[in-house]
Amino acid sequence: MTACGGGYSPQTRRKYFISGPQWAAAYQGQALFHAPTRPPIGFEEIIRKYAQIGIGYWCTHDTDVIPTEDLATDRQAVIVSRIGRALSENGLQCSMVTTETFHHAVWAGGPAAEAPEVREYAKFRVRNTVEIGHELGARFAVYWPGSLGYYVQGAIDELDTLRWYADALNAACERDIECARERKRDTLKHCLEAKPFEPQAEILLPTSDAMLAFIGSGLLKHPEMVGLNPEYLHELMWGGAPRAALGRALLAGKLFHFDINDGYRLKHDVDIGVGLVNPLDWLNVLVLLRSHGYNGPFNLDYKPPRTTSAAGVFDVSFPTAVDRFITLWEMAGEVISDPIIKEATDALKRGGGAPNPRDAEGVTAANRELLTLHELIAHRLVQILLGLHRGRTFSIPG
Ligand code: XLS
Ligand code: MG
Ligand code: MG
Repeated sequence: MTACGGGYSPQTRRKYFISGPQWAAAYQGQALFHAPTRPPIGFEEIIRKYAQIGIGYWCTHDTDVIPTEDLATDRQAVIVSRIGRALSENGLQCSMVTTETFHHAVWAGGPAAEAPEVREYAKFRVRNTVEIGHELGARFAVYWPGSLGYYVQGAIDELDTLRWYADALNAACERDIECARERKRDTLKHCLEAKPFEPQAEILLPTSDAMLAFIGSGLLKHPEMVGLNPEYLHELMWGGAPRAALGRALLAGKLFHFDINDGYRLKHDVDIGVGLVNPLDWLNVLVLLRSHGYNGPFNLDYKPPRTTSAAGVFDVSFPTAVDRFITLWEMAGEVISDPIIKEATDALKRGGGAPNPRDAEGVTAANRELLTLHELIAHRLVQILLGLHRGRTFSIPG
């Protein structure tokens, strides 16, 4: 790490709205088909490590920290107050809470299964998470529906299932309104997260666009309280362009929260650290978000590599992820004020000055270099990414 150089100080890192999930640091390497490789680690240690790195916010699933059987009992209250203490002793804030609706066997048929008691249980769980969120001072609640889908075709009714899923979100929003009133706090921002595959064969809400349609479907009682938590890789997994998905969310005023990581198209959810696979696309994503004033959290929802030691998780994996994000964010600022990109963009927007806008040949001729300027901008973006805009070229012998 010392040899790599270029790291930011914890104070600098804390200036960004970067959150560290409990589950990312506690991940034991046990993804699909794999045995765990790291020992368990509790929230106190993770919060302490995040503080040392300079990650200012922490978030969690309910059952990352509270055993399922302890939820909504006095034992939950004890754990939540221990969390509160750990956060304040280390100067961290809880940004977000989320309900686990995928791991426990109770969710085998999804959080909106036919059996009414499964759905009642789902309501109980999301309401309880909202209460934990208010207790810990969170401002966001995330819902990745997990197993909302099916393995075998024709067994479930998609419309019923989506209606029932909306019932759970309505229960969460209503409990939130009550809690906010009691505690004189704002209501939470409820953020839906889509993933196109895993852990079912078919997913009912596979993309951020599907989630937007669901929010606008009329099934939600408080659609204004509900927005999106897109995950970069989840959009890439289905073959989409994450930046375009984020653009549509911004346009709808629904980009509330953002899970940051990296990976590959049409592969499973490999959750690689931000910027390690698609740094150019990441730069462009951040240019879009900076240009349109996104001010929500950047949540490090990735998995430190499987055999990395517990020390490597905190000494290398997290700090490098944070530092790549900060560098790309600052570089995005440089892109926005870059005089060459600005000049090219202004020229594009001015157009070629064709005298007659009804004359296809004339308009084409006047804008012959439109895509040339696109390519020039793309070249400039790569130059900025690689630092070549500062004048670096290779001296080729001979
Ligand atoms: C899983 C999701 C999950 C959510 C929160 O793929 O990314 O980690 O972000 O439940
Ligand atoms: Mg996620
Ligand atoms: Mg993921």
